[in-house]
Amino acid sequence: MSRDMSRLALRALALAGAMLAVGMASAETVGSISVENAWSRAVPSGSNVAVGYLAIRNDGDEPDRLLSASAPFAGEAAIHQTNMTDGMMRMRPVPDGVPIAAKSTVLLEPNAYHIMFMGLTKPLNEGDTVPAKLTFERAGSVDITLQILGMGAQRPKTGPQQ
Ligand SMILES: [Cu+2]
Repeated sequence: MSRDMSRLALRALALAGAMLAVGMASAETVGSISVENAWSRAVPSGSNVAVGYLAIRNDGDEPDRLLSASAPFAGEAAIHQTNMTDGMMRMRPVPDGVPIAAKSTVLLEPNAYHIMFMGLTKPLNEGDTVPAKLTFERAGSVDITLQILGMGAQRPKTGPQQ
């Protein structure tokens, strides 16, 4: 490869990385609440359940609470929490929602809080983006966009969750 060619290739790589970083760092804001790095995994054919993860930042002086979620690609969405109980990973619905203390960030991430999407009405493929809506007790509702990562993804490659 000539020197010019390799320099061009490097520049293209850097640009792709920057675009990816911008894509993953997108934040959707309502009131004092910002939702960042929303993502889910590609779903294998035959499964109709997906899991959503994201970071919720509360810049306000008052606590808030994530009450519910919904998405046009799922018949139902519920907030779940995964815990280790008697040596087994179990998840259960969170009827009171997820508290978001003032001036704090709460991560919905693997093996913790997450959003369970059930009754998927369309396949989720790696590279897709899909819309969803979150409703907070104080801030109200915000439309978010989930990036669909690969089936084995554990977290986004960039952003505050890393
Ligand atoms: Cu779950």
